[in-house]
Amino acid sequence: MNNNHSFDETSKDKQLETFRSYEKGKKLTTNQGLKVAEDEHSLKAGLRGPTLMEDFHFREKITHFDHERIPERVVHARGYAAHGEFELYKSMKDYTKAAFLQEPGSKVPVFTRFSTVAGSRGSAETVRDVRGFAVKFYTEEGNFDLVGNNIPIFFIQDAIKFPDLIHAVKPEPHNEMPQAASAHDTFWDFVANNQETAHMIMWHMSDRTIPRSFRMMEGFGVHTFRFVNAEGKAHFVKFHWKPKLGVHSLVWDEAQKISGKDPDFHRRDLWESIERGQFPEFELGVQIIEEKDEFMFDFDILDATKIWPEEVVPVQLIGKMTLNRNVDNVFAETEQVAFHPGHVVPGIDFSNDPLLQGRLFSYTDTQLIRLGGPNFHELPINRPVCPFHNNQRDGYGRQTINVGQVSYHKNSLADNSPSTSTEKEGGYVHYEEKVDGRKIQARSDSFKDHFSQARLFYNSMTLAEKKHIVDAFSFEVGKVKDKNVRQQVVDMFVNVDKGLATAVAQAIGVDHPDGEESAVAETSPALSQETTAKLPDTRKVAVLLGEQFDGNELESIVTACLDAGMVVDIVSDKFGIIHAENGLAIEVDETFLTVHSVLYDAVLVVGGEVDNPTKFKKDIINFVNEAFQHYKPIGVASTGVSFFDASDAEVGSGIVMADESNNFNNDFIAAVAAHRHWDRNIYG
Ligand code: HDE
Repeated sequence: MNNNHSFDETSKDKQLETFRSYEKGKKLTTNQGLKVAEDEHSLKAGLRGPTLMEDFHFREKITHFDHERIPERVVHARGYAAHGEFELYKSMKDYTKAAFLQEPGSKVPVFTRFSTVAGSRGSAETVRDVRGFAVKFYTEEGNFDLVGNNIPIFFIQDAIKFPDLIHAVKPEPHNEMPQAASAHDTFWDFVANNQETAHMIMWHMSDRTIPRSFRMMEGFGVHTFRFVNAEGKAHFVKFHWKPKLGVHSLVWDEAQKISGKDPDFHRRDLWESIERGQFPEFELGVQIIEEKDEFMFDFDILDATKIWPEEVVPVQLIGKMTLNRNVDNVFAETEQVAFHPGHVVPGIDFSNDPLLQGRLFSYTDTQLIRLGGPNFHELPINRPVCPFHNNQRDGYGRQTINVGQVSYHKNSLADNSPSTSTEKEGGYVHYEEKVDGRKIQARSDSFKDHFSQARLFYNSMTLAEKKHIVDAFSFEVGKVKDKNVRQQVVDMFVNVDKGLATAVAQAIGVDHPDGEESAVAETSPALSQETTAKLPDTRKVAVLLGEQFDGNELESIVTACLDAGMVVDIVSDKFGIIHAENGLAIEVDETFLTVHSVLYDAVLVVGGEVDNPTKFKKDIINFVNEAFQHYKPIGVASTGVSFFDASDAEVGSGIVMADESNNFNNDFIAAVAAHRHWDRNIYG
């Protein structure tokens, strides 16, 4: 196969090209290459007679079909991926010898898969859940996988508890409900009885778990890793991905409605952005701690339920990932890709984080069942772009034809090849950490503070973000049937914040908690989404339009939106061409039947004439009311005022009226860039 070692950011694409099959214009054949004459009718004994076993084409076609499915991932089953490249800004030579982190400007190919955790492969995408953020770097020294999430910490501290956590969050086994949701008894029973979950639950109840887009999420390596430089000196490191478009979320009511209107909302958004050439970009950040400072902090750096606050350990941005190509085939690439946090390159090593240590076992193990044997590294998407040779042989689906007599080490018949490499030659040498201890099944005391950082997170939220957290708890725990579990949850979260726990207790009908909240008073401003980048780029606007609109006004605002990088859909009562009073003709992209307010970032009300004005008005009012309820920007063209006035929306934050604005286009675009307008009273 293609093991030629010529390396650049297109090398993975070139390698994949050798596996692509282009069917257009080709003759239909069996898998044995035999040309097929008949593909509509099976071979029968007589026109109305029984089908004959002899029909090998029929048997092959049906048999292959019968075996098309493979087991879905036990977690992160629902995912979507894209190809791209990673470019280094800044040499990390002082910290790591990893080849792809040496030369500023150097590029490597990447493949990135985003996912939800709990739902099955066909579940809706805007559910409340953690998102996976897994990146495979195809480097000249082998594949490096950064298998992260969009939340910087995790639910548990030791991998031995992972099956318990996942059993608790997955649909309950007796009735297999609910799908892709944590709002049920077993999950919250697990939370209340495993209080190391406290910090993660605060993130889980925040807006982070209902992202607006995969393109607007942060990513985190979560664990502490090690960078090791050419002199053998190590530093602790945490990895971050920062989206250029900022970190933005949906609101819960909207997220639930999108699940019905477009269960593919996130993959469609990623696919369409890449097809449009609006390539998602994420900057890679690192936080670095010297080995000698390991014990300087009031948290244990091996504890995956803790962040390193960015104000304490700054994030240095060292490069940028751009996702610039959609897959050719979702099964071959997205489904068959096999990530593993243990896929590292020289200069990147592990810490003793007990969650990470367990993951190092789990990922290969799970691929063996999911991908059917030990040769999944030969699948095109998983192949490194550098050569690979060893004495591993055989197994289901083996593709490589290893030539020669020898498949063992050491040997003389093949001059002891394939031969090992010295460290200087690029051989991976594990960091020589001194380890000294008794065998013990216990956790360090330094892992036992479960509430300080949970409180730090809550302290760092704006009022709107805090309210969303209270509402999320009230919804989720409100879905719990067992009153005792509800009470336990409230009693647990009083340790974080008494106001929060009391508000939830009130909403879900349990006793007010009487414990003490954490004394932590600090905040970490980096944790709030309010301080994130706010840009109009790629935001989707629905323009609600009928015949005889003001052509000049519309042309001006639509041009301004497109110039600002926004995406504009013309929505009307039916498909076809509609005309302005000045003769301008415009094609309808969607109708009130095919789309819905929740699928857009903003609405522009223009109005006009249609066959059924009463229905048209109602459709526009519904659109506007929903957008208003979801704190979205609403622009009102001069012809749209009567429609707006008939809705429940009120003039105020994020409402831009053409008649009252001196610079309507700019004001509307600024309102869109702001994302949501939380200081709006949606209850009138
Ligand atoms: Fe995973 N995880 N995980 N996980 N994980 C899997 O591997 C596991 C954890 C993450 O797009 C599985 O190939 C254990 C943390 C992502 O293909 C499995 C533990 C983080 C993906 C597995 C964890 C992750 C997975 C299922 C506790 C963030 C999807 C299918 C020790 C840093 C990758 C598979 C993709 C997938 C095990 C915890 C991220 C079973 C045992 C913490 C993004 O091997």
